[in-house]
Amino acid sequence: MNIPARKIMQRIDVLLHISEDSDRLTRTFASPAMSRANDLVGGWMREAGMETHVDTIGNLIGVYAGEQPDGKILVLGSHLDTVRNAGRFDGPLGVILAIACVEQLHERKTRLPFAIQVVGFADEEGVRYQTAYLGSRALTGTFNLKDLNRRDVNGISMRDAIRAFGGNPTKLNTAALDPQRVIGYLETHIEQGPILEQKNLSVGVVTAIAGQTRARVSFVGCAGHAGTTPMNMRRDALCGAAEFVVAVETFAKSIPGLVATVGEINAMPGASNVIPAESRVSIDVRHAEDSIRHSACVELKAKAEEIGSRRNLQVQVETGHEAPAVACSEKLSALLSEAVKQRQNKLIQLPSGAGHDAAIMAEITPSAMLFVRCKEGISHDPRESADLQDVRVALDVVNDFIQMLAQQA
Ligand code: HGY
Ligand code: MN
Ligand code: MN
Repeated sequence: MNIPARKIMQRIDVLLHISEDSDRLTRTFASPAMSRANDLVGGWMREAGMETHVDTIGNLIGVYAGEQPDGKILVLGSHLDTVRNAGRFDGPLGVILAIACVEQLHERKTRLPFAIQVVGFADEEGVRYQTAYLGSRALTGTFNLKDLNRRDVNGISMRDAIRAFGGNPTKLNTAALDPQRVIGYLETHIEQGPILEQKNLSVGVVTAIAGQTRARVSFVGCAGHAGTTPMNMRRDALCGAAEFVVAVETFAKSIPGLVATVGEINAMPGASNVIPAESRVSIDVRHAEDSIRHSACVELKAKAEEIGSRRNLQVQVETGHEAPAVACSEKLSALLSEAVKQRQNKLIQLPSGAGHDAAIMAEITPSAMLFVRCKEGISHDPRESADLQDVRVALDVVNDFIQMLAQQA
């Protein structure tokens, strides 16, 4: 009985090796590695009886037709892009598990009152252009065309990256789903947190997805000779940034439910005997309540400016990405909860601190999420892991969920 779940785990292990880095898993938007991942996963979709294509922004789409050619659509999926030095489950679990559900229908030659569309989103993490959800923004018709002008660290614009990938940046609207045809979206994803493990449960139903703000803070001082410039005559940009990094942590610890992270920092010109003239830090701020997140961002900006004026540094804060907190669909989550109760002796409902494409899909259709226990809640790291038994429970729950929806159709 474990064969489909075992196959999911095997496929996750195969996909792990498609990376733009030789020694770790990194797959970023519109990269050659993403193209290879789309080819591999697209083949699995076709084996499961789906028609496949890659849309104009790079989402991998597999469609398992329903009984009616132009009937309604249930969308399942998650993302195929990763962070740098990623774990193997974050994203691919939701895509490959959805393919397994369709594969079982295909093997039984079963057609449903609706089509199933499985999506491997092109960019949920936002690593390359610092704005997440590019794929789901295109699929929901909510893409911000201004983002096409963004440049990556190599100066390549998003517009050119999409073209180089084989997409068409002038036709992003063609990727959009017709919301009238969509009955809902379900994403299966590792929890990326410790709750399910603490409760010793395989799966949980997500109630809401925290809102997030990503920004860049730059500190500009003055370069100088490390050996000849007295300490009291320096305008050291890196010291200002370093003071800000610690201030972010101290501030976030003081607000219940707030998380704030500086994941990137640099120093320019970047030589050991030169006082840094400029330092840029990334900042990622999240909270379940948007008003708390927004006021936290105001406080943190003021903190950066206070450090800047005290140290005679110029400070610039640029917000790169904003996504509101999103409640999951009560109706769909209630059905999902019924499916969980059939497979697990206890139902748990929990919020997501991590962002997910479900937050964007919720703008056009009822969206729900199923969390799967992951070891010690570790994610965004190669130590990320989920176990076969939990994946099997999740697969059974999603299969049951699909059948319950079909009976209601
Ligand atoms: O960063 C996140 O919340 C997610 O993993 N994209
Ligand atoms: Mn994810
Ligand atoms: Mn992630």
